[in-house]
Amino acid sequence: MLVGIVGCPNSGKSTFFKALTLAEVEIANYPFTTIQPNQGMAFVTKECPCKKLHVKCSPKNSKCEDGIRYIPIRVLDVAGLVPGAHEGKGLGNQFLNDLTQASGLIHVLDASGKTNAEGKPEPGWDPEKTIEILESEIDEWIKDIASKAFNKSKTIAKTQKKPIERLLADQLSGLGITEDHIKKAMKESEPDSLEFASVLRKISKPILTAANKIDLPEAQENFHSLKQHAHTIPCSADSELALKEAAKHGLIKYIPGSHDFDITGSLSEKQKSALEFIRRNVIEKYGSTGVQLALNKMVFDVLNLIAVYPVADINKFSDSHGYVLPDVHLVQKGTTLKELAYKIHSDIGDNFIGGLNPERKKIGAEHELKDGDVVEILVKR
Ligand SMILES: Nc1nc2c(ncn2[C@@H]2O[C@H](COP(=O)(O)OP(=O)(O)OP(=O)(O)O)[C@@H](O)[C@H]2O)c(=O)[nH]1
Ligand SMILES: [Mg+2]
Repeated sequence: MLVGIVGCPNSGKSTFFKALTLAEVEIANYPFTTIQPNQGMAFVTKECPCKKLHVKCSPKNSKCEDGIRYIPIRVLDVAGLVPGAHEGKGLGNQFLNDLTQASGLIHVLDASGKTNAEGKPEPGWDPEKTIEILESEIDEWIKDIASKAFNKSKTIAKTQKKPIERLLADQLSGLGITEDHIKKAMKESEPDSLEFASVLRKISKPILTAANKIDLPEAQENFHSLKQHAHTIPCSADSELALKEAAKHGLIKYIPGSHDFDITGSLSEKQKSALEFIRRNVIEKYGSTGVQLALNKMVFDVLNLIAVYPVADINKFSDSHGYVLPDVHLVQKGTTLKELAYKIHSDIGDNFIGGLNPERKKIGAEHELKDGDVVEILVKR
């Protein structure tokens, strides 16, 4: 799964990306520092079932530290988007094509209002305006794609006599759009309109806003109105990066996303006061730096995914090689046991006969999985 990191120039996208991945990327206080996209691996975090089941796990497709499961998610940090990008302003909007496969977008916004939507200083800039600008630029990008697909579909429809909705859905499947989505959007608008693109954007590229630079007093003031927008999380990417770097060098013990850290190494006075500043101004005020929370919220609340743990032997919670709770799968809320079987492998789906839960009780094909479920899938031999 891929999550895109988007926003206007200089808002802190690369800092946010680096705080999640610790990849070496360029960060600087001027617009268009990033030109080529940065791709990396981040993790969403969940309590691992090993805790409740009192077992020591040996994960294969993820990792577990102190009872927290770290589930890998690809993230992509792209160039800054400016107003008028769809008309070629700034670096244009073609670079958004790298985000076609993204399941959702995190909008990193400079909540301090110290930089405007072009990433330039503008006294009195209202960061709320940036939310509208970003949504409208994403809509324009989708409109471009949808209009081209619509024109192509009209031509094919003439020769193949297939419904336009199906043809359009085929053309837009890369964006994660289905025929039902197209039908819904077509009820409200024409396929080459901005309204149509906006409906598709809400379905295929839901946006969570990371109100960044919350360590600055101006951002804290602006956050009172920013938080009225759905899915808005106060963030300090800079603080998360500092904590992660300090933890990497053994100076502190810090669990990403947690509401505290412990000093474990010897720190200079300067380092100590920088960390205490983060504790007082960010963590104590907002509960965390917000970076890990933003990614977790994107995956679990906005995209509505749950984490489930299929095993081959429910008595040992292991696979056939003895790895305990080896693989975690992120699936849509509402996924049934049989649907999970098919997601793992079509053979497992085809030969599915039922399942067992940790109490060794039988569960059926239609059993709706819950977050954290550990299940054995039974197959015909
Ligand atoms: N105070 C504060 N500054 C931050 C924070 N996050 C990023 N910055 C600063 O904001 C400036 C821009 O950061 P970048 O991460 O390069 O921003 P970007 O959005 O990737 O910029 P472009 O690639 O140019 O679009 C740098 O000076 C960062 O140190 C934060 O949480 N708080
Ligand atoms: Mg950047």
